[in-house]
Amino acid sequence: MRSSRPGPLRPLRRRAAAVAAVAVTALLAVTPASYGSAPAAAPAAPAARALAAPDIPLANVKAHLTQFQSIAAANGGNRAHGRPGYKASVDHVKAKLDAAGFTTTVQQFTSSGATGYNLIADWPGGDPGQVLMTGAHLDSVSTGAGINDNGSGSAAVLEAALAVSRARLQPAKHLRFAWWGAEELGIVGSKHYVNSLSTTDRSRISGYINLDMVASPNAGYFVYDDDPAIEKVFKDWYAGIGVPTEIETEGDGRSDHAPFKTAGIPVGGLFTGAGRVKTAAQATKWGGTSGQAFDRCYHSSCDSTANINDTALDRNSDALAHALWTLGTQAAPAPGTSFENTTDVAVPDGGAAVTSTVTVTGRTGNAPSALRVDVDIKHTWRGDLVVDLLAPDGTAYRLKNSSSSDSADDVVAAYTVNASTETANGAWRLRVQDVAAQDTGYIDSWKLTF
Ligand code: DTR
Ligand code: ZN
Ligand code: ZN
Ligand code: CA
Repeated sequence: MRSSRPGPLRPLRRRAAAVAAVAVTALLAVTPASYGSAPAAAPAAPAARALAAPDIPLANVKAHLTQFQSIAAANGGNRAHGRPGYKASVDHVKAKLDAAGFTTTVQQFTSSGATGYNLIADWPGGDPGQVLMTGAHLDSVSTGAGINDNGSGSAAVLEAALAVSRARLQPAKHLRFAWWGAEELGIVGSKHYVNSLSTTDRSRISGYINLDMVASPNAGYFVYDDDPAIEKVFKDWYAGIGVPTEIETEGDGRSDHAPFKTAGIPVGGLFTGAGRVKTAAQATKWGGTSGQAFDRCYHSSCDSTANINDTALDRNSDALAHALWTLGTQAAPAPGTSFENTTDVAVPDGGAAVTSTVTVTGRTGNAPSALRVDVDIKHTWRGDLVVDLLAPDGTAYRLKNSSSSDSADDVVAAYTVNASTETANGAWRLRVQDVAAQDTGYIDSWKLTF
């Protein structure tokens, strides 16, 4: 029995619905806590056509490894955090990037009482709202030169960046490259970088690709199983050269993609294995030696230029270039890309909430700060209804509160939600609950427009 509604209980509140069911188009900015005015969506950059990536010359990548080896030899045998060999490595890579036209920044931090350095290199141009990042840790352990771990990733990322410069690439996205410090001390440098980003700058990073150990002597070909779009680019490339891949199951939290993933940024990467042993099945598909570690010199003094699988280094360098050219030149889908569910869902009278799902795919990065939500709910006395948008991670955004005085029928409305902290891809849900007895209805349709 309704107690809160003014006046006698009407035999049928549909009479109250004589009030015209006016379609309510409320372009309200909806955030988890408040409402505001809907900011206009910026026009998308024209989609650049996908270009074929150049072949990355293996000799160039190996030349960087030779340089890293020489730097270690000249600085106590290592390139570890806090040691002169690390800063010398940073200076070497920075000089090449400066000469190639990159805008470089050295970000300092402190770890274990020593100054650490991240090297960030921005390729001028591209949409600053869609930053595609690629990174590798440049530090070694203190016991050796760290040529596979992680000179290989650092050299592959460096040569990919230099290839972008040689090509004078003008991608739709803004390309940013990074060489991290103190990964071996606990992923310190990349954590410092991500934690130093403002929420806005974080939301502008559409994806992060990580290379850490990509030339292990007894190589496996592993692709991180994180962001589907990044994973697909790598798996398709390897399938194109007839090399099977496996998903990297141990990778979570094991390298510099971890802080990006924790921040909700789509991540991906490549890996050829560390101390784990190659199985017989893996040896059959990839060659190499079963029962032997992918890299027997992992974190050892023998991790030198002799500890490199040229084929794996070449393949992973080319795979990275392919990913940059593919993902970098893909502009976000033009605004107006909608995902809709038109299946009717009955809303129980005065009962439990119901949900309707749309699955968003094909996007990179986070949802926009002006995500449009159109709802069409057929329901007499719409004041009974509470309506929420649920992001893929479960975060609820209130679209409509119940009201004991709103006797009109139907909720046909458009809302704008600031969803910039949510990953775009995934299962979004509309949740509707009828919180008052009498009057019933159903979700007719709803859609998200990016
Ligand atoms: N922790 C990395 C090596 C490593 C071990 N497992 C994975 C998985 C994915 C990337 C890297 C790694 C290091 O020693 O630098
Ligand atoms: Zn390591
Ligand atoms: Zn490493
Ligand atoms: Ca009701």
